[in-house]
Amino acid sequence: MERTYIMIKPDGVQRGLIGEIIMRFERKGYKLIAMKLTAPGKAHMETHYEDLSGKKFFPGLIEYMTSGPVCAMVWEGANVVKEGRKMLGATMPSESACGTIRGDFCIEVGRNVCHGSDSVDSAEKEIALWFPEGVCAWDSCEGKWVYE
Ligand code: RTP
Repeated sequence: MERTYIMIKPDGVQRGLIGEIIMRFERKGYKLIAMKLTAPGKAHMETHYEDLSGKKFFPGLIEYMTSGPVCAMVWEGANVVKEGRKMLGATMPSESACGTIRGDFCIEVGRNVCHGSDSVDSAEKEIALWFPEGVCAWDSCEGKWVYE
């Protein structure tokens, strides 16, 4: 089964959106296999976003992402990387469709509530970065009610 790294950013945590976001992934049928509330600091966040280090908005992004705790999660399921990004919505809230998390809960790109891995490769790297202790693989009794 595919895995993705989903993170509720500091604004999402402060605004009380953890439950809402978890609910959407659970209702879809995905399985939560790791979760923690953590505030890891600048170096860790710079590593997470290292692909964007040359961007003008990078310092502001790191300041925002280290301004409070984040909720780090790993979700498992068929096509969860691509489907998870769809559920989050476009990066720019002005372009995110209604019904997506960003489309429903945010206005500005610099406060866009959540992160989701953009490929299976990135997911693997991000899961290793955020959960070096490993994830909790558990048997779910509802698998046969979600998959044929
Ligand atoms: P994320 O990594 O957070 O899931 O976002 P993403 O893949 O949809 O978008 P990406 O291009 O990787 O950008 C990462 C985060 O940087 C902030 N951003 N600010 N001011 C700007 O123009 C700008 N562009 C991007 C957003 O918080 C974005 O999610």
